[in-house]
Amino acid sequence: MEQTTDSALCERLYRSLYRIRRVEEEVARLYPTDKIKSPVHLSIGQEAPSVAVCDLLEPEDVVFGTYRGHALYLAKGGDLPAMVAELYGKVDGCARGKGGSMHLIDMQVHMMGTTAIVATHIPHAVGYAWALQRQGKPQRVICFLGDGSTEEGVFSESLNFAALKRVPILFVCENNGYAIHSHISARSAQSDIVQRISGYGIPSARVEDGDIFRMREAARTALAAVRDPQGGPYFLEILTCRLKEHVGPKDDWHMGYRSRADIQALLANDPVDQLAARLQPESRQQIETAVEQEIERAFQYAEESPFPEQEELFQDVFA
Ligand SMILES: Cc1ncc(C[n+]2csc(CCOP(=O)(O)OP(=O)(O)O)c2C)c(N)n1
Ligand SMILES: [Mg+2]
Repeated sequence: MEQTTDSALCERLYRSLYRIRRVEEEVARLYPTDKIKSPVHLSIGQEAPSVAVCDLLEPEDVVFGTYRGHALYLAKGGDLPAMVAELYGKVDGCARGKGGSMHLIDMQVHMMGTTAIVATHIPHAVGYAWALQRQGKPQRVICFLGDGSTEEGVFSESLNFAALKRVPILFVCENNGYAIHSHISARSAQSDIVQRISGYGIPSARVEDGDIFRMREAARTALAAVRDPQGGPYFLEILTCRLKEHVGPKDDWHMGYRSRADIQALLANDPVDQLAARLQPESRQQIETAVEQEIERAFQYAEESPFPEQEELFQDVFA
C-alpha cells in the first residue's frame, strides 16, 4: 500500500473532502432562506468514495452519477461557482439554472451529468464506455450509483450487457444502506451486493470500514482492471453513511428508521476528521482558509448571477 503518511497525498485528499463538506454545510445553512431553489440530496458523511476514486482518475476519464452528486461533481473538478449558481437557479449555473442540484454537468472535466431518476444513468454510462471502446479510445468511464439503484431492472440489463461485451467500465456503488428510509435488508433477499454481482461474471470488491486509503487502494486495483486492454467491467462496492436526511438539509435521526448505533464504526472513522488529525496544524489551516475563501466567492457569484430570461426555457431543448 502507498505510504499513507505521504503528506502531499493527505493534504490533497483533505482539501477535497473538507471542500465538499463545507460547501454542503453552507448549502444546508442557507437552505431555509429559500435562495436555493432546488431539492438537495447532500453527501455529508459520504464524500470519501468520490474523493478516493477521482483522485486516481486521468482528466479525460468520464464520470456519471446520481442526484446525490455534489461530491462527485466537485471531486472530478467541476466548477464550484457554476454548481452553486445552478442550485440558485441562476443563468450562470452549470445547466444554465434549468437543472438544479440533481442535474450537475461539467463537460470540461468530463463530468457527464447526474440524474434524478434512479439508475437511468447506468445504461448511458455503459453505452458511452462501449462507444469509447469501439473507437479505441484510452479513457475510461466510471459510473457511480447508490445501493438502491442495484434493484432497478435497468441495472441488471446494463451489467449483463457490460459483462457480455466486456465493456471497460468501473461501477462504484456508494452503499449507504438505505434507499430513502428503507434498509437494504428490507428490500432484497440477498442484501450482499457483491455476492449478487458475481452472478453477472463481473469481478468485484468491497471496502467496508470507511477508510479513505483503503477505498483508494481498492479503486487503484479496480481501475487497473478496467484499463487493461483485455479487461472488462469491474464493480466496487464502498460502504458509507449519509449523515443528513435523504433529501434536504436536516438531520433525521429522530425519525426512527435508523440509529447512529447502527453505523457507529463508520461514524468513528469519518475521513474528514481522520485526515485532519494527520495534518500539520499550519498546512491544515492554510487549506481551510483557502477553501473558505473559495466557497465565499462561489456563493457571492451565485448571488450576483441573474435568473435566466424566459427564452432560456426553449434553449437546448431536444424536442
Ligand atoms: C426510477 C425511480 N424510482 C424511484 C425514485 C424515488 N427515489 C428517489 S431516491 C430513491 C432512493 C435511491 O436510493 P439509493 O440508490 O441507495 O441512493 P441514495 O439516495 O441512498 O444515495 C428513490 C427510490 C426515483 N427517483 N426514480
Ligand atoms: Mg442508498
